[in-house]
Amino acid sequence: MTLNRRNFFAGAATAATAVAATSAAASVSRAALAVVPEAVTQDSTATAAPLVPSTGRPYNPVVTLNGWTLPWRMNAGVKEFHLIAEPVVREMAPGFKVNMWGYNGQSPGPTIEVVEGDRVRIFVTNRLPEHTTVHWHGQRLPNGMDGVGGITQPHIPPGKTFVYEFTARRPGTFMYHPHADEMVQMAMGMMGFWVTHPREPKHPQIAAVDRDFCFLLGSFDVEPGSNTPKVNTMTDFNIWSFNSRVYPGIDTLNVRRGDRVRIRVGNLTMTNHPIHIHGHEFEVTGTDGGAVPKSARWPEVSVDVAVGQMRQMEFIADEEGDWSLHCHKAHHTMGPMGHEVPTMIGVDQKDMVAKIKKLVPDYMVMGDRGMADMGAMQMPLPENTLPMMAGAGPFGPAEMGGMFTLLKVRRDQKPGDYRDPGWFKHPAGTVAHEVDSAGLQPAPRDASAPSGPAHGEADASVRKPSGHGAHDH
Ligand SMILES: [Cu+2]
Repeated sequence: MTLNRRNFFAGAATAATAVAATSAAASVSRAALAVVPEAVTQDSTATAAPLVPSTGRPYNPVVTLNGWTLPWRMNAGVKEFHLIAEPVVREMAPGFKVNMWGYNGQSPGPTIEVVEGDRVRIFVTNRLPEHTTVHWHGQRLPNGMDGVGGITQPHIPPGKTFVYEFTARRPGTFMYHPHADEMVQMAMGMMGFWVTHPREPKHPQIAAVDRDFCFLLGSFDVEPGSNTPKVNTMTDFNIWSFNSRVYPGIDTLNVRRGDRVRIRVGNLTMTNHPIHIHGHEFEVTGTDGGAVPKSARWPEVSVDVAVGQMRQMEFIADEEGDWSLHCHKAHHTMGPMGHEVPTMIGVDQKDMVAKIKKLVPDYMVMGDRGMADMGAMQMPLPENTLPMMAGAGPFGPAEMGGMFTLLKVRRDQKPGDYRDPGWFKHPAGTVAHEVDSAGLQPAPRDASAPSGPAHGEADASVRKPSGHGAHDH
């Protein structure tokens, strides 16, 4: 990863004056603001290695999928961060660049990690063309630090720096986002993750885990061939992302077999996402409201993350392989397509294609046998447009896009090693395969096996409950 340090201020005094003029800054002394910490920005979309704390209380850091954790400095016992709200260009997948608004060089912004009980001071500099605020979703804090523009604080005007300060009272999974011109600013990608680690390493409801991943669900409306999301879209989005990346641009979650794995997911889109893991069962161990008591957990393989919600999934990764991890809404694991595309299944397009080819030489038939052909199609797309289905696996095209990645479980993945181990090498005889013609014969019947339920059971299974339907009368 590449971190850039730059100083956005003509002089620290200017920033201090701007901060001191706000009501939110009332509890922060001018002396403490004499020097605003320099801003750290990120120009890489790769998943950064976990940021092991070198100052402050120790904790086991998270890994932000295609993201990073914001470095801090300690100032007289207070953890100080500096967020820059600014226009960014996020590469959502290789070659697909989108003009967004974010923080410190990327969208989403950097993950903020603190420890329960930490005193936290966050400087927010607004480099956007309009005012903004930052709301610290889920936190216990003084009302004036809640970041709701016009209600709990004046908006942060362009060019100004405000400061937020509070104690991280409750451990758990949180996020941050503007509470100012929200539809536009979140449609443009302004959001970030926040994790408050428990102060007590042996917390009764918060397990120590070997790997702790986090990402935010995002949605954008980027017209094919364009570079900027349409900000007035309310529900009809066409790009579905994990941390503003889309498959095959999303990194895989690489773990060692036997690891206890936690995956934290927050939803800042305008619809719900059932997040589904293959090959394992997990428990929801926490929400943005806190830890779920152990007695209230149950096994799942999908969890619906509703709008504005966060969920923590935990499981032991004890099955080797490349396991899909995705939203279960089928159109959320696809790239952009026009909603006006007609259903072509069963339509013979040959005559039509001959006519169209006179006008568009590269035109291809699509959709007459289903849409799978599109996973391998080579028809030229408008510039800066993702194919609808993309990615190749070891067995062929993956026909996926959007909210899809893989959990890669390997016995020889080293502890602390997050590198992609490559494709899983399946043991001989463990891959679904075509049967040979001999295998197509009906299986011989085992004469000794019972051919059906015993009489009593059969009667019970067909007995109708009394008065169960109008047609009975
Ligand atoms: Cu979804």
